[in-house]
Amino acid sequence: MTTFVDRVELHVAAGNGGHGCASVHREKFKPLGGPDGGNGGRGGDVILVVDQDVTTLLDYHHSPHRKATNGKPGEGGNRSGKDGVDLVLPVPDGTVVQDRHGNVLADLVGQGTQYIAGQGGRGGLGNAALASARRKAPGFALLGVPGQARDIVLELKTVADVALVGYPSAGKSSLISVLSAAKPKIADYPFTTLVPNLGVVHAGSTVYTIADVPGLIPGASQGRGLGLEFLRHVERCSVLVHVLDTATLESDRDPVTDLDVIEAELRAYGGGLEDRPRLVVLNKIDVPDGQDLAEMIRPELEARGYQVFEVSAVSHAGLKELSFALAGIVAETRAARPAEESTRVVIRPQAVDDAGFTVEYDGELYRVRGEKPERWVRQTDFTNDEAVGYLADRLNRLGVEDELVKAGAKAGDGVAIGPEDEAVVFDWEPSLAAGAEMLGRRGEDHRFDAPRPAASRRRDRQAEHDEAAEAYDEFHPFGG
Ligand SMILES: Nc1nc2c(ncn2[C@@H]2O[C@H](COP(=O)(O)OP(=O)(O)OP(=O)(O)O)[C@@H](O)[C@H]2O)c(=O)[nH]1
Ligand SMILES: [Mg+2]
Repeated sequence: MTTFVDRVELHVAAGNGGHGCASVHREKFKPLGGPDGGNGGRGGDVILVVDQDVTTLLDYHHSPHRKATNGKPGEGGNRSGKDGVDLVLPVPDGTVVQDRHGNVLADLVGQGTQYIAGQGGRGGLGNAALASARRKAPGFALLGVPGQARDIVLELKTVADVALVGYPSAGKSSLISVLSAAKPKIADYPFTTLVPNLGVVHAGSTVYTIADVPGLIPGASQGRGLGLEFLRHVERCSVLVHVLDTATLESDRDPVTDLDVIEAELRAYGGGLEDRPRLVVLNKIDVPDGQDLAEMIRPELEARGYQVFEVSAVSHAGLKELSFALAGIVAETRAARPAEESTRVVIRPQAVDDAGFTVEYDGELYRVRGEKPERWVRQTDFTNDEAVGYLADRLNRLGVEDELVKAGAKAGDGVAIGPEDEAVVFDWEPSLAAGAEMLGRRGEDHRFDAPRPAASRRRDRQAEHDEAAEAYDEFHPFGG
């Protein structure tokens, strides 16, 4: 028996960004060349991609830790570090990605559909990129940002148009074997099928997939037999087919009661199957008693509103009508579905509010939260005063200082940037605010101002340059 794994917990880690390099160009007779430290490379992403050739999540069950490669650090001579390599993980069609709390992050349907499960860290800028008129030879570079590490749960929900449900040995797998080219295991003992089988049916110009699930018995919703767990594989189907056995030898069963039992279990499962169109297949009419029984109960089933098909997986009677009827329902459902579902989509993790940040006083510290300030902190080498100064300038330009003032922060108050457990905490020096004043605030147009002293104009140029470097960092998020 092949192993079938349809749920795994996966730990992904994207690659870290490479550090930027701080270096000064050296040449004979030119002892003080310019800064020439290159940018770090970006870390590789971890990307899930639907691959129709992959049918189980078994690989990830065996090795659930996956990491993309890191970006290389920048080097002197303006050499950028190499980017890390993306790690592409093939997953079966119909893989649902969830976080550890069961929130669905992505539903991967259709060959080639991608999901970035972990985003690589951006590379740090080298000192060459950080140089400016005022900061001619920066003695620092930005650090690479760590790649995103996440725990996710992958769950497989087979994508089939038609789902066969019924008691064990009703002939579900037999029907798949004669309607399609698939060759599932068939035997006369219950629970032959332990995992869903999938087949492809060609009916006229319509091609559709058909799947069975392990047989259901009374109490399946309480876990009897193989339980209802496998029903999630048919949640996406367009039509449910009740396969009823007209030739069962069990004295307490008949097709109509079987139907009631299975319907009760489906109701207990829910999962959106309640309102799915369904039809009834009376199987095994090649057996003489079966044919008689089928004819006898057909009116009652039709009175209940079911379309009824009498078939035999052995003699192939009635199969053509059945497969064309199913094709009709599938085609109808497809036509009603929005078109974009069939196109290839790339799903990225939800973008964080990029522009914003918040300042909150928690009774002890002023907490600054926001994508940019938090990243900037991670990019900062706190052993280097110049790098720390650069961070202060960046925070200033974003308006963090202003918001701290508004929130009531005073000299010497503690300020924390980042999430609780890994925040960087420092004592606030309002002198930075004065600096911000002189650098000019965003949004003001100095062309309407009276001429100002040269020093002030120089500072404006500096601010402009820093904003340009910032923009460079934002638009080349991966260094290089
Ligand atoms: N005479 C007759 N026997 C059939 C027919 N269809 C299936 N069978 C037999 O019924 C038995 C069960 O068939 P399967 O296809 O394995 O049934 P299943 O519904 O997939 O059963 P589980 O996988 O155990 O849930 C096998 O011995 C089949 O040969 C039919 O149309 N006529
Ligand atoms: Mg079977």
